[in-house]
Amino acid sequence: MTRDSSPGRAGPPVDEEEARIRVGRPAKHAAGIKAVQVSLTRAVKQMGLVKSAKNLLALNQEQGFDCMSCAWPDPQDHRHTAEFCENGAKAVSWEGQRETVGPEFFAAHPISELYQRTDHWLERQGRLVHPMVRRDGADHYEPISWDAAFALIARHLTALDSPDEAEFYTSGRASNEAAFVYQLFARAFGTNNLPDCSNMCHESTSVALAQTTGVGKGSVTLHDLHDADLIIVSGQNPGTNHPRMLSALEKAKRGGARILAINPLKEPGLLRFGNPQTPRGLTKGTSLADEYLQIRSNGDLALWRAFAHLLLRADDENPGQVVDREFIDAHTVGFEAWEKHVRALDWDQVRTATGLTRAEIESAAHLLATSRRIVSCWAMGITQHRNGVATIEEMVNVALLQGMIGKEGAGLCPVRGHSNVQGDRTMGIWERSPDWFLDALRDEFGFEPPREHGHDAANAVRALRDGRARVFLGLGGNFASAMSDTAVTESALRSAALTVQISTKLNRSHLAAGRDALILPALGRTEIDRTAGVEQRVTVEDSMSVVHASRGRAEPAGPLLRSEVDVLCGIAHATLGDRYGIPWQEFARDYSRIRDRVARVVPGFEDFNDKIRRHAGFTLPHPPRDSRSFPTPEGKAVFSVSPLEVMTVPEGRLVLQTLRSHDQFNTTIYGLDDRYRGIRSGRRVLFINESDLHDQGLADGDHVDIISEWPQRDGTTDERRAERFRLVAYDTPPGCVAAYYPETNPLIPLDSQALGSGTPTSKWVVVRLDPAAASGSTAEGDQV
Ligand SMILES: Nc1nc2c(c(=O)[nH]1)N[C@H]1C(S)=C(S)[C@@H](COP(=O)(O)OP(=O)(O)OC[C@H]3O[C@@H](n4cnc5c(=O)[nH]c(N)nc54)[C@H](O)[C@@H]3O)O[C@H]1N2
Ligand SMILES: Nc1nc2c(c(=O)[nH]1)N[C@H]1C(S)=C(S)[C@@H](COP(=O)(O)OP(=O)(O)OC[C@H]3O[C@@H](n4cnc5c(=O)[nH]c(N)nc54)[C@H](O)[C@@H]3O)O[C@H]1N2
Ligand SMILES: [Mo]
Repeated sequence: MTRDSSPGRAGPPVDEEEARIRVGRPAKHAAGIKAVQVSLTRAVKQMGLVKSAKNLLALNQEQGFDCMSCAWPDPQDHRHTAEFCENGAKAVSWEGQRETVGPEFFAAHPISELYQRTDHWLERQGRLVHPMVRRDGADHYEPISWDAAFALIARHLTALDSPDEAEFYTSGRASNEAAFVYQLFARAFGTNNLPDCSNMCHESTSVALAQTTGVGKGSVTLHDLHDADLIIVSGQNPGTNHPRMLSALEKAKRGGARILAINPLKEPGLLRFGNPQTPRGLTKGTSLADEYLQIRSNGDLALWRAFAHLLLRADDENPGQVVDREFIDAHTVGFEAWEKHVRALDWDQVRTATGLTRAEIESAAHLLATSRRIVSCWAMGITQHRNGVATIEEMVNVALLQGMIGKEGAGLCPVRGHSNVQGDRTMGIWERSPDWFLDALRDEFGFEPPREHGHDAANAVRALRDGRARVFLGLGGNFASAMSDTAVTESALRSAALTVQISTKLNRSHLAAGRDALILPALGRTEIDRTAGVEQRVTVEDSMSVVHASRGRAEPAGPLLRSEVDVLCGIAHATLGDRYGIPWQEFARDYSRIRDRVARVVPGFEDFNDKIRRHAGFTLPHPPRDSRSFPTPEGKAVFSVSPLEVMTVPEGRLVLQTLRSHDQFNTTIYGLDDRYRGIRSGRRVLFINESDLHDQGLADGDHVDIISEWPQRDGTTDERRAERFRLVAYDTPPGCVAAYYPETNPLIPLDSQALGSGTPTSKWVVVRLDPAAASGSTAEGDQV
């Protein structure tokens, strides 16, 4: 028996414009001259020539602003004049767009109409420039003053029965200063409900690394990548999502490093890179991956366990050549139990889970066994799985086995997503901040912060859905589209008494509005921040724990825009007044006052203001990296044992992973092409293996609805549907299909979460295909 849990459509509609898909051959390399062309054309079209030149030249320069497209670090010593990539240029152009969305726009377009538009259309309308309110029962947003908006928020917050009825969401673009003020406000108000985009992103990493190494962050610097002799890239598509990482891979490669890629898809960015900064790159390029394991979805835990098994065996044959006993004895606990577990490996399980041959695995393991300096990188292909935490723990086990932490040219390198997502966590955006952090806040501000853990993203949805939360504030981001189970998330937001979105562009979260709803337009990273009449700057932390200043150069999109810090201090002051004597207005007038407080609360930020004045950036302490000390309860790094769960799907079903095209930033859709995968003019595609097409009696070019299946305790199956995807025959392992997010978020059940981290399982959704339902569609999709 089945039950359809999402009656009616939720999420982006099927749009004619997006149904004229053309399919060509996937690319064999990334970047090159084409990337330069695309960057410049987009920039000039959206920002005009003068602004383009100004913005792109300030991008990632010491006196300029930090690129908001990803968290990859900037070189500290030598920066190119154009220290950005095609997708960074797209992000800047998108923010610098000349068109604006003001009161006339909202007067002309009711919310019900806007909801029928695609995400691409919504964001393309331009920059938000006026605070807007939707009053209970109305179908339009109308203008409101900043003060009235702050008063409305304060009224709703103070009317709650408990502070835990409010949710304070953060997306990872917020600066350190904004993040610090925001969490301080939430906690002074009385709650730890600080869900953030990390919960959907690298939470599995943070949990696994904290448990095993004592620090939830990566242990490498950019130099380590350059100096490595083996770099492993698992579950990551850097050619699209971290293009500047390709320069580091290239540099390592030219220094003699080998690269091992582990990915179900042959991503062009991992095959070959044409560095647009060099003449060679514009022509031939450098080949990257030496070995490419085209693994089945979710096979990584089994693969890493097999690596460990083979490394132990290799060391048996050549004692002391592979395993670092000295490191294990001095710095770790739990080795014996883990070793026993790993020696008893079941190769049948490994074959089923990975879909790889033993010879392929042995050849890759040989790369590890013969390397002295190994850096292991990973991203969403690892974290967004039910067993993401266990997989990362196994990657850590292998690093410990070979002593690859706290050594030059080696280490763990989770590659973060949003440009300041790591900094936001450092500043206390965390629903489970540890006691030492809360103690430091108490000592600095003289109030007792709440100690009970707050809601993560999934629990925030549950609380709103069940009426246990009634106010939702979003500091950036697009919670309605980014979160799993779109129908449930949207209706949870709609049931709120108040939703507040602090945003730069129109998105679906503004349309899943609470009974009262506010849109508060914020300055972006590229814009000059003249809060209180002086030019302010902010700081960010990259994926490798380097903190540096960022200052926009462009004129703001409109005169009414306010900085995130200013908006948050306004809300806090209206809500709390001078409770606890926190000087909100002073913070907004001079951000260095916020940094003074950060300096006293967060370790590593001593002399914060001074440091950012004097240096291009400073690196935060990381005990495992710096001195091989591991601040776990045991005082040592921990080998962890977890069962090897081999995930399978029922007969006739497929596993769907949801990922990014080359022309989007998360829920922001820049355009409808995915050049590297050969897709033009549309996004509703499903990449599928030829053999699966054959088994299902389908063909490339057919259209299907995708239906996900989620078994219930009572034996029934919950079903969710996403309509009308064009099938694309593609080089993906049998049984493993792929489609873009956010179109596929309606398929992911809210309860389908990673164990231990709660991250939605965006890379593992069991689906079946329904061709009949989509047969009304025309047979476009010609080969080009
Ligand atoms: N231009 C651009 N830049 C971005 C973003 C963007 O949307 N656009 N988003 C930013 C954010 S927030 C983040 S978190 C990062 C995301 O960066 P990525 O993690 O690179 O993003 P995804 O597109 O989700 O790609 C996941 C990759 O994992 C692979 N994969 C899927 N399942 C498995 C598996 O089971 N095992 C293995 N080994 N691989 C698997 C997929 O084939 C794909 O190559 O990028 C950041 N940078
Ligand atoms: N199915 C599926 N779902 C996923 C993922 C997946 O791979 N598959 N990935 C997950 C991941 S890794 C992440 S990080 C989340 C992302 O989740 P979010 O961070 O919530 O989403 P974004 O799409 O990055 O947010 C875009 C919006 O941010 C606002 N914005 C942009 N710049 C600024 C700014 O400078 N200031 C302010 N105030 N607002 C700004 C704009 O209004 C824009 O519409 O999505 C997650 N969801
Ligand atoms: Mo992310």
